[in-house]
Amino acid sequence: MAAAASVQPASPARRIIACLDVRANDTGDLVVTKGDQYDVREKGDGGVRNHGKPVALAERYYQDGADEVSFLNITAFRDMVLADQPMLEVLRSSAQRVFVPLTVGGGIRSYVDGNGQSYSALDVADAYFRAGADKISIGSDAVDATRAFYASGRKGDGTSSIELISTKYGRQAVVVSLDPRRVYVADRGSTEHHCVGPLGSEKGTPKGPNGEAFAWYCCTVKGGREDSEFDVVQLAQAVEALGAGELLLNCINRDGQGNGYELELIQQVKSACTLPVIASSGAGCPEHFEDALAVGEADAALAAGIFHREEARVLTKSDVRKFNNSRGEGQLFKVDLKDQSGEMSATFFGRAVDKYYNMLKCGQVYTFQKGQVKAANKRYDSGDFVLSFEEHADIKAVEEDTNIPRISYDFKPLCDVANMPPETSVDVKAVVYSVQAPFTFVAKTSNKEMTKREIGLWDPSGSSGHSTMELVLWNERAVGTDFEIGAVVFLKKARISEFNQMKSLGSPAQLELHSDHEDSFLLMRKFKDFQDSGQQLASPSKFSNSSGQRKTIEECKQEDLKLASPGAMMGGGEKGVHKHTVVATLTSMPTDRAPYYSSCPQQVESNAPASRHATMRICNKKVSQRENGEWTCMGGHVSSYPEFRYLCRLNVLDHTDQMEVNLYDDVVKNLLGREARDYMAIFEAAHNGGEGAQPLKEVNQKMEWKKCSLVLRSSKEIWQENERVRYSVDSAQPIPLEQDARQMLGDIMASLEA
Ligand code: 1PR
Repeated sequence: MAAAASVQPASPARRIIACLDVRANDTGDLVVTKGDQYDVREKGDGGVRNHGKPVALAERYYQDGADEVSFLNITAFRDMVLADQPMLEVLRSSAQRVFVPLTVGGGIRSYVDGNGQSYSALDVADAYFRAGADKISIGSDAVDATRAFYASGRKGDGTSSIELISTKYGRQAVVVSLDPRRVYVADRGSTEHHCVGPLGSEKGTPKGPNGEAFAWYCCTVKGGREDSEFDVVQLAQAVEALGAGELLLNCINRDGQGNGYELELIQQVKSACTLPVIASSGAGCPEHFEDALAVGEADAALAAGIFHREEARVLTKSDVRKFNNSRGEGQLFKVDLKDQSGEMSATFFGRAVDKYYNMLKCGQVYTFQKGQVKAANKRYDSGDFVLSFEEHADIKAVEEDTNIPRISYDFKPLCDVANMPPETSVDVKAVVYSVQAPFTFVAKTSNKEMTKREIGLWDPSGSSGHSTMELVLWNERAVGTDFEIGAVVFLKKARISEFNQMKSLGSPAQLELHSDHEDSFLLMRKFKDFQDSGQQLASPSKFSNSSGQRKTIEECKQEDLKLASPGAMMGGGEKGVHKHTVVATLTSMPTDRAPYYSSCPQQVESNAPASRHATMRICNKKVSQRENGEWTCMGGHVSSYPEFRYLCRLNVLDHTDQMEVNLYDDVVKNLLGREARDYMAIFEAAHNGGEGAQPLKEVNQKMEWKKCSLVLRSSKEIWQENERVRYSVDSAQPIPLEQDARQMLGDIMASLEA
């Protein structure tokens, strides 16, 4: 992808040079511009493209790691350059802030000003060197010098700009800039010029419009406006003999196209002379630099447009990973970015993780600045280069830019996913039908705290007209996304796992909630129809959940006799919390007290370990109304209106016993399919008498007397000076009768065989 950063030098010989094409815009200000095949005017209004101020950009590219910075004053051929004080000022200011070699080009030639005063090319170069340049770059004048060189039998006369400047400042200070354009020919014999070809290979230059398989490169002057009689080989050999130290090899056909360097051109010039060659024109992604350096064998690669463009879409975002190395503990996360020119990975380290993990959302467009392009670490990265962002990175969300390609998916229906082998990665589009609250525990193997969350996915595929599958999310992903039942989720590269012959999805490279996407409406409508049909869903894995065996209520209670007392030291295998899975029937909703409470909607700082990176959370404490109408919670927060959350105590029973359980907001919302706020309105209407009782009855029927697979947590508490066991429901999934019957039949068969 295009990046606002530059490649870190792999070695001094493989430099990356940021180039700023500078010219006055139509109001006379000096701006950095960038052309398409040397045309710097916008397609629409014809104004000069403006990428920003020269000094600020030069400084940014230097900070981003550019090995050198070049300023090319692209309209200087028609100016009296020594009268161009703004350009000299740009050099002076840059020299104070940019501490890598500065090259300046444009207008380095002899000329006579309006008063008849003559200036030599050396006078011009002197002024540039005094202003802070380390090298000067000669374009049009090098073509004139080449002409004189061949005219005098391949000899210089000591008066050309190249000779004068290299004699005074040394060869290394003289760059010759070539502006060649392709001239196609059918075969080598049809021209006297040095040809490349046959063309048309992969990554190479395409054949000509009439199928011509060969081309030579014609050197132009005055920014491509006029052709010369020389090809690049002739020019390179002449300027080498005259004393040039380096060649800046542009290609008008490739300039600003972002489709790679002209590799045949670079190879041709490299083999025609011994001068170092700076490949230029066409860089669109990091691989292009690699091609120029490795395939073209250039000594350095220069680019302009790629450094000015910095908008990209976030395609995927990983979880945060903690690591330990010799410098101590660290953290990182990775994203895949995409812009018009391609894709690239980026890694965020240290404080940049805290700063940007929550901000960056998959699918959104941002500007990325102050990163560094580094060689990829093959163990962890794909591609040759990766962007790296530390604390000083500067990233901003921008409005949707439809020019930046969206993420592309290859969706597979869930019924097909169920038949794919484990470890396969798939793209899935499905509706969320169940949402488990995030659950934090300490992993036995690593002794680290982990947070897990299971989301039930539904789609209308398969012979029964619908399929389901569980999506398992971990840590930041588990707490960082607000899932709502009925929302449509797009998963990119979700990995298929299998446990107890049950498939599930996990670790998606990208997860997008996409309910407002046009593709989602049909899916949401089908899900609504399915809900209205009264069919029930069960999350497939809930029959064999994480705690293993399904137990009866009696078995749970027996086991819970061994629970540690509150505050007691634990020993002899005692635990403070037990986890159970039971299949039980939910009895009636309480009607004497509201199964919800008014809660504090204020944002507070999160100190929960599971939400290390979600720095804020909703308070959710109970609130009561004061006389002035405001609401306050125990935490002292004051709000104008409360939020409402379910909090419900009810009896559940199976054939062995019954118990009272607590159900919280996510679980009840899941069962009733509506928010507590909506339920409150129905509940209050029912308690105001009249006809309100019937709607409440209908809503409650969605969960009353439903057989469910319940994941329970039990712990002891003191209640009115007595010890009792408290049961909280982590998840409740209704069991379709048919599925339950099959399960029971399986159990019976298993016990008969035992
Ligand atoms: O002829 O000595 O006055 O020098 C003029 C200088 O200005 C030359 O070096 C010439 O290359 C340059 N120049 C003149 N006109 C233009 C133009 O764009 N209209 N730009 C121009 C040269 C080419 C590269 C460009 C690369 C990379 N621009 O400098 O930066 O092609 O671009 P990319 O990112 O698209 O790959 P004189």
